Amino acid sequence: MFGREQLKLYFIMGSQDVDGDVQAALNILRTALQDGITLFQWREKGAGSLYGQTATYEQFARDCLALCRQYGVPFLVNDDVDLALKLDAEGVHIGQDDGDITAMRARIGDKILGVSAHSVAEVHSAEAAGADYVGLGPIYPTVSKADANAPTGLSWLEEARAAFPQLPIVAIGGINLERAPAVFAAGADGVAVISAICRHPEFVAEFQALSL
Ligand code: 3NM
Repeated sequence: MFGREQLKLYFIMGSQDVDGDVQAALNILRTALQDGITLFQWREKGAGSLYGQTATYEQFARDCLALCRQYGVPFLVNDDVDLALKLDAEGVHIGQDDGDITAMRARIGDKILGVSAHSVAEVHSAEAAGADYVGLGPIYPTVSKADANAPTGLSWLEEARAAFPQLPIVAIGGINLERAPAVFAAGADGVAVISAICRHPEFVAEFQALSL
């Protein structure tokens, strides 16, 4: 059963976020798991990723999954639902262009389903279609997503929280240690980060010390 506390420190990573160095990526993931991330999303996507190199792509996913299982942290796959089902991952995260959300819910059964949303209407449809949580962003400018929308700032988070008091919400985009407290104060149940951890693996321990 998915609970909003699982969103608290949500790490997202692919080899493209670590200059293509799969071993370095696995080391970063292990440290992050040891230090207490609550959720992991495998996002092998975009320039420099292993997408299309089927054998290495899948092996890297399996290695990340094995680490997550060791620490009891749910492993979600970005977009690639076939892979998520093949590996029996705990869930899938999709964007607005990745097909019908209701159909996705039907396909993955009771696995965790996360959906990126950029407006009240998109949040509403995601919730109605059975999403377990929505991802809202980018809140701040991001270096990790080439086609990211313009940053929304905290007001969008506040607006979504007011409109959907019970819905699990994770904020994403440019979140670092300095910004995290304000993001929680604006109503997020958690923060999803790529570069904060990939570029500075001590982030997780430092985040825990904030006691948010
Ligand atoms: N999705 P960082 S922003 C994967 O706005 C992703 O939906 C976004 O990376 C969205 O923590 C983003 O390095 C990248 O800014 C987040």
